[in-house]
Amino acid sequence: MFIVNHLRCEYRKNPIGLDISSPRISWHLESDARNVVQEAYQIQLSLVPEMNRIEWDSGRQHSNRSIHVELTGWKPVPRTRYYYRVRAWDGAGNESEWSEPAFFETGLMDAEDRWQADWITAGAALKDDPSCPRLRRVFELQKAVVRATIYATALGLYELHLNGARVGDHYFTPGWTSYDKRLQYQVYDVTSMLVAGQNVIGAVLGDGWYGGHLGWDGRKGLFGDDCALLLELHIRYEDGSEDRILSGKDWMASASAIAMSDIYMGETYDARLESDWLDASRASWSPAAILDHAKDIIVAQENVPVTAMEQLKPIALLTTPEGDRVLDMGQNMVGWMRFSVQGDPGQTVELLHAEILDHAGNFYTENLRSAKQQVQYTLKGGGVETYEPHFTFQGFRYVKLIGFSEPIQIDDFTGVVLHSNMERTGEFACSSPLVNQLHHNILWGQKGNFLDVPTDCPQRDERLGWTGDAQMFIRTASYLMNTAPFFTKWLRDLRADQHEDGGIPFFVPDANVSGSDSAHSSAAWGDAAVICPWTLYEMYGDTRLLAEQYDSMKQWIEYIRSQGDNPYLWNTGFHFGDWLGLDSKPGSYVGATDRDYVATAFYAYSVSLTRKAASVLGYDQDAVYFDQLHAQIIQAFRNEFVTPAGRISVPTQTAHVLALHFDLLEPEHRKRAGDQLVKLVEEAGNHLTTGFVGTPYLNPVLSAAGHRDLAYTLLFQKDYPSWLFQVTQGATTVWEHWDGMREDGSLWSRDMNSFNHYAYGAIGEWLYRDVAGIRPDEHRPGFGMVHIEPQPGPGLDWVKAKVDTMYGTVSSAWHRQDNGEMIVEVHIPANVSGTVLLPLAAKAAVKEQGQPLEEVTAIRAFRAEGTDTRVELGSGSYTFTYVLPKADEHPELEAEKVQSS
Ligand code: RAM
Repeated sequence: MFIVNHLRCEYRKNPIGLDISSPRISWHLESDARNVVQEAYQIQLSLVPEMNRIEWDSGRQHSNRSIHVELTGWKPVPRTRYYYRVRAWDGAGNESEWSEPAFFETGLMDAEDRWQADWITAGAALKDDPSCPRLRRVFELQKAVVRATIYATALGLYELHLNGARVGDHYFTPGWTSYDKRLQYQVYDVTSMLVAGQNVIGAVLGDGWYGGHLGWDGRKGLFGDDCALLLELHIRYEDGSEDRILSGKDWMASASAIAMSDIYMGETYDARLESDWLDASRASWSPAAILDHAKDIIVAQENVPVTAMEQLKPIALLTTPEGDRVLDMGQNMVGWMRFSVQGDPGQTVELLHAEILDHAGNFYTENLRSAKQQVQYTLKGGGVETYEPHFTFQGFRYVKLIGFSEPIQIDDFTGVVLHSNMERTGEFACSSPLVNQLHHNILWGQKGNFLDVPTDCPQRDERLGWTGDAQMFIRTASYLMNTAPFFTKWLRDLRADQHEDGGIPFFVPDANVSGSDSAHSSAAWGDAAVICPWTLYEMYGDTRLLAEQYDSMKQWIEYIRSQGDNPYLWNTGFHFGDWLGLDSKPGSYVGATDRDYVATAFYAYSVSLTRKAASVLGYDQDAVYFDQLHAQIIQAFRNEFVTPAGRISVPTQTAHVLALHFDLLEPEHRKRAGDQLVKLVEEAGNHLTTGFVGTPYLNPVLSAAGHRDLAYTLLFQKDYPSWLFQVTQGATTVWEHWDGMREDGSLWSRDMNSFNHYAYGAIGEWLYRDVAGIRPDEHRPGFGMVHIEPQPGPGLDWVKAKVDTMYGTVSSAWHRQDNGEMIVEVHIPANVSGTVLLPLAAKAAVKEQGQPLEEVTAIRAFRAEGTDTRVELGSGSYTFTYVLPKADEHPELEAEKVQSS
């Protein structure tokens, strides 16, 4: 077997609406042989799925490249669907069949006639009506249609209808971008929805992030207050002619049954006001008005769409001590409730949403602050009515039901989980149910907070694209799901919102949500500008994105360099520091680690990553510059914060974590710092005291410094503060505070207490990268080279993990047997090379499927590395077994190198 499959264009399966002049194609190779390397490939493009007329043919390209292969040397035509297929040759003389064809469809691109439609609003007649406006147009079709495509966007949010049916399965379109600079449009194939004769097209608009409440100070309409639609329906007939239905003054507007819809507040709906799209007679329609608004800021959809990803049924219907009827969804989730109800016309039912019940078991909403998360539905009567909201989402586990007639049937309620439709890539399971629950909670933190932008939390009056949180979690997120399109879009917003002097807003998109001009450029937050593109480069091999972001990265560095009067220390300005660290002063959110220490450490780190980016992109002079700058920062850091004998003068866990993780110390001082970190953890009773900045790196640093057992001890702590404390308290997502809810049931302050905050979920990376040991290699990014370095530790008997990479699935599993034997199973996909690190130097003790290593032909080489053996492999599945060494017995080093064929 040697096949090519899993065709993707710009990370996506059959995307429509790409405005990229040289799209990139990626594929997987599959083979049951070991050591498979692609020697050559061929790509063909066609306008027809049968592929019998070829538009463009790459010819046989001698190359092992199978990810991000740019289609160049051919010019895409706007609004055109291209089918493509791939075949490949391996080095052993095998030739694959052609893959099944996949397709991509171009959008409006830079066509001269793009956006002939006008922006339209509901106009003066609905000016003071707070309901969501509807816009509608009727048109006739006389001829047979072969293709019909809608291109649409909105100021606010839109939902399209064609002949009474909802168009597409996307929600929260056109997504949240920095609306004054960038606005996405979406493309829908509606060929099958048109009919001969009369057709009706319509849209409902909601305020969304554009015009609704945003931020914690109650402000609204930060981007604008007029919701508007821009739409083109392009119709191609059998006879080759074309028509366009454009948004314009021939559209009509009316109020809708959605009386109010707001991201934070919820939705109010009066079903008595419903009127059919097809029958205009029941509503009063007035002419739509034209709005003058920019069109040159419109870009094709870059992110994957938000869709309904899962449905949950309530696990219980409770009556609280206060007498409330409350559904328990069994999971802190983000999305909304769909429900069915029957009753009299005018009867109103209400749903309130909360993350937790308080100590007494009552419904608790104080931590939502001003976000109401309230859905109200007024019945039209006369049968079963089923409803779900349109332009709002809630973060909740519990739903308080008001006005429903008893007996309430659980079956009438469904939780619809909504988030950006990213491909799930990571799976992790181990012998500890509590750690599995932690992994589950991390995953649900991502589901809840990746709704078009990476947010800190999904429930209170915040839900903002906090840069620091995104930076902390991006690597874990990119193990769990394919985040590349999601972060590509967000990084473009970051670039768009970056200040002229290189400063980075606290959150992106920005729109001055905080109402303060100084809400920008905190260390570890602004560093998202550098850490995010570099992480995507490592995880997906995305050089194009790195090149796109490179100026933004450089500007951020330049911003820091120009602060204060010492260009190598960052000791000025406002910083969040080690946010929510447990060593903070009473009443403060800021951990004890000096803020200029954190700032200078991140400065050094970002410069080191920007230097790497410069080398990757071939900016050699820049690389030299950043190299020198880095050396100077490190020097200044040591002068300021490290004694000549190597003591770090800031005596916190986070300070030691950062110095080690960012490699800021003299090599001979590293051991001392590691030992000191151990001491600090021990002094805290084997607990962490770290906040947002230190926590993500704590366990990775302990593992790397040879203190794996302590990292495991921290993982397995069950009392406060620890990851498993919240798990044992019944958490189903990760909390903002280590003590969001205390053992005695009391709660952290009401003003900032999210139970769905992914930041501390950044430990997920350690589970994949260290415990299971699946690591990318920055020199062959996107897992073109993979290092599998499992780290068994006390408390776990087995671990099983996999990551679906750009090349295919990498997996790693280890299992400690009762007889003292360890089994390590790994899989490396075709066209990838790997190494496996096994904790023994005595090669004779390690066997692969019962054979001594040197007899396994697929093994290219192995060598001693410290007390370990590093085995170099080609693709394939391997099972290694060895007898575990007793604690302090180290076999003699036997450095050997076996040359493979
Ligand atoms: C709060 C949240 C958020 C954090 C900022 C600094 O709003 O905890 O996650 O990034 O503070």
